[in-house]
Amino acid sequence: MKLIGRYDSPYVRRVGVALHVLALPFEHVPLSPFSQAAEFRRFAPVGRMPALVLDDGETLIESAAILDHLDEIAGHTRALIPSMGAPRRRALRILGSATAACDKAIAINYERRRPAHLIHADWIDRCRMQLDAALQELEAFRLELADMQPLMQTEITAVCAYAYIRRVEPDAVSGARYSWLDRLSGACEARPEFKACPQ
Ligand SMILES: N[C@@H](CCC(=O)N[C@@H](CS)C(=O)NCC(=O)O)C(=O)O
Repeated sequence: MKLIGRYDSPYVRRVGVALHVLALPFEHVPLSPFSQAAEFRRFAPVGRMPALVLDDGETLIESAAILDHLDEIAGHTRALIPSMGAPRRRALRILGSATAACDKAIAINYERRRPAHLIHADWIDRCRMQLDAALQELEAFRLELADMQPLMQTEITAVCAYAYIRRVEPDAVSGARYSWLDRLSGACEARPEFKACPQ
């Protein structure tokens, strides 16, 4: 398998960490859909990372679809998202908050790259309110990781989202506002699977 895209994307990073947690062999191809757009599109014409090229050449896009496939390969006893019932609904709800936070931080980050006179302050404010709401939801889930506890997709995605937000919109997570997320990040980022995928 080949994972296409850079770990500075929280979506690529969560797939990379999941591949390491599941001990699935893969080659990382750290192409940027921005600065290496033409080369990137040879793998995934939509030009968005991540893409996962399977050994038979089939290419998956969308991190959630890729993670679903990895869980299927791993089998239900090792899958990183519970397979059914309330535990699955809770996991998907947590992932919804985490990816919403990512989407809003990404939108703010892209908006800030525009020439100063074209930046829409109202749009940034709206995205920032949504980002804050998503972070508050995520914090309220009180995710924690004990020493011997295996990583699941909820922790992986929450921590990839938090690290990305801390890098691109540090003001949103400054202070001790999100103590559960701070603790979870410390515990996860120290693990080899996260260290193998530096953002
Ligand atoms: N919903 C998508 C989001 C992927 C995404 O937004 N990727 C960004 C980088 S973080 C990207 O490739 N942006 C380039 C573009 O959309 O042109 C997923 O989960 O895979």
